[in-house]
This record gives sequence, structure tokens and C-alpha cells, in this order.
Amino acid sequence: MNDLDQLQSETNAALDAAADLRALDAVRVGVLGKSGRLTALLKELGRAAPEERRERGAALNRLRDSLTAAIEARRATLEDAALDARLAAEKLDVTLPPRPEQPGLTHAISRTMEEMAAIFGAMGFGVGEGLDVQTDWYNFSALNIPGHHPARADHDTFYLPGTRDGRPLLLRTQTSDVQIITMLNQDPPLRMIAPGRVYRADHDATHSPMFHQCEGIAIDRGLTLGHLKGCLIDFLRAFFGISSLPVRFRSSYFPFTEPSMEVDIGWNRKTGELGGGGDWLEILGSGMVHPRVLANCGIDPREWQGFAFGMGVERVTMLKYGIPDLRPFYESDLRWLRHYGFNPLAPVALHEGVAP
Ligand code: 2NL
Repeated sequence: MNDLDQLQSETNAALDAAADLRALDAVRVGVLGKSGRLTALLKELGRAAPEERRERGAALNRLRDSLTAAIEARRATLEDAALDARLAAEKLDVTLPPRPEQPGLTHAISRTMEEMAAIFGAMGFGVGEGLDVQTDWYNFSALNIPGHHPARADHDTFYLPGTRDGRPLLLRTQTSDVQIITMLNQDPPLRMIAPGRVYRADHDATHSPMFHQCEGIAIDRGLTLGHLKGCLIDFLRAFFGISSLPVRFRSSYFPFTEPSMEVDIGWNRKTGELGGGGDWLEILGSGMVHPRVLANCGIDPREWQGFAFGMGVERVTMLKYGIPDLRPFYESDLRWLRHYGFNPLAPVALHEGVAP
């Protein structure tokens, strides 16, 4: 066996013995590296006689190619084995039980607005939404509240920098802009509610600068106070789930309705229980849509009549569920949210007392 056969068989044995990529690299450096055995033989070639040099040179090149191929073949085998080992170690156990999920809940405000949509929906009302930023025309002027009217000051409006169509911008103080836009764009008859966020510069234990309102409007030929009363009595009895809930209508004043009525429900002031007890609690405002508001929206008040109403979403939610404080509605305290939250998959029920 000559020295090249010897080198070949020793290297092959070393490659077989190399158990990992690091050992493999040591073998490679020992043969082909700067001071490797084959490199040394190539360096010696220069001192050989010319006729011997050609033959030996060709043999050394063949040996180098064969050893390089053997090293790469071994490297591929070791890399495959390393990947197989990793895949075996990282096996996913699909039989493990899933981690318990923390399901989300529906906020009481959202739940109330969903219930309002369901109850009024059964009476033929659709739901409209608008934007929080509006001009003073949609928020005030269209509603028969002129610039000098004290109601503009009463609402403690947040005015914003800038204008649209030359009109001052503000955060809406009521959701009436939604009905105004609908009346401008749609021919009567129409029935809709507008639940949503409103803003007033008022902040204490019972007032938040942002809160929610639900307004509603019905426009048709020949609508009367009787329709308004029937609709609101049905709604209140359905919403509070008390079919015998006493409801009282009291004369009042709003610039956008004439006549106007405040609506009270029966309760017990001492126990806070709704449904009786001889005391009255104001719950919403309502009235027949002022003819000037209809005219402002391009509806002829001699042909069409309407009734409208508005109520605070937080207020009716607090009364329905006995929630004593307004502030936690907006504080995102998980304990409160879990206590007063609703299963989002539970259907919104229509209670007795609804006349679809
Ligand atoms: C209240 C009283 C009310 C309305 C809102 C309304 C809207 C249009 C036309 C006429 Cl577009 N009226 N909305 C009517 C009466 C009362 O709200 O105390 N809300 C909390």
C-alpha cells in the first residue's frame, strides 16, 4: 500500500468515526487544512523530479477530489441525523388539553344598546349611527335651537378648532344629528333609533364628559301622542322586564318637540326597586317633533307628523342592574367588567310586554 492509499484509508476510517459536525471538521482540517497531510504532500511535489511530478500530481489531485467528496458525503449524513434528532426531541403533543381561555365579555353599555336595538327593532325601528364630531347646524340649528338659545349654553358643549362648510365644529351633545341626516336623505315614513356617544363639559360623581344616549324618531302620516305613549310604554316594560311597570307622562319643554313630555316610571325610593312603591323616577324625554325641525329636514309638517325621544344609556343601565356608581363604567377595572359583563354569545331576549 503506497502513502496515498494509506492516507485515503486512514481518512475514511476517521470520517466513519466522526460522530458529529465538529469532529468532521477536525478531520477535514487535518487532511486538507493549511498544515493538513494532503496539503503537505502537495507542497513536497515541487521538489520531485519533473517526470515523477506529473504522475504524482495527477494522483494527488484525484485523492483530494475523492477526500473532499467523502467529507461532504459524511457532512450530509451528520446534518440529516442532527435534524432527525431535533425533530424527535421537539415532537408536539396534540393530546395535551388546551390552555384555559379568558373569554371576553360584552360591556353593560353595549348590552343595553343591543337590547334597545332588539326591542325597538321588533317595533319596526332601524338603527342609525353617526360621527362624534359634528357641526353646530346638525347639533343645534336643525333642532330649532338658535345661536342665542340658552340650550346651547346648557349643553356645556366642547367646541373644536376649525370649521366645516363654514360652521363651527363640536363634539355632539346628543345623537339627534343621526336622525337629522336620515330625514334629509330619506323620504318618510321612517322609524329609527340612534344609540351612541355624546359629550358634555360636565364632570362629577354623577356626570361624565363622555356618555351614551339613545334617541329615536318615528315619522308617518297621522302620528299622535297616543302612538308615542304606546311605543314608549311597550319599550320600558320590555327593557325592564316588568309587564306591569307604571309609566307616567308629564308635560315638559324641549325646543325640538311640541308638545314635550318627560316620562317617569314607578319605583320605591327607599329600596330602589322598580315597578311600584308609589314614587316616580324620571327616565326619558319625548315629544311630537317640532314642525320647524321637520321643515328644516325638507319634510312637509302639514303632511307628516312624528314623535321623538331620548334617554341616557348609562342611567337606564344603572337602574336596571342596580349599579350604584357611574365612574366604573369607564375605568376598565377587570373586577367590575367581569361582575357586570355579559356573555357575548347569549342572545338578547325580547321580554314580555313587547308588541311587535
Ligand atoms: C332627553 C330628551 C329628547 C329628542 C330627544 C329629537 C330628535 C329630533 C327631533 C326631535 Cl331629530 N327630537 N330628540 C326629543 C325629545 C327628547 O331627549 O332628556 N334626553 C336624554
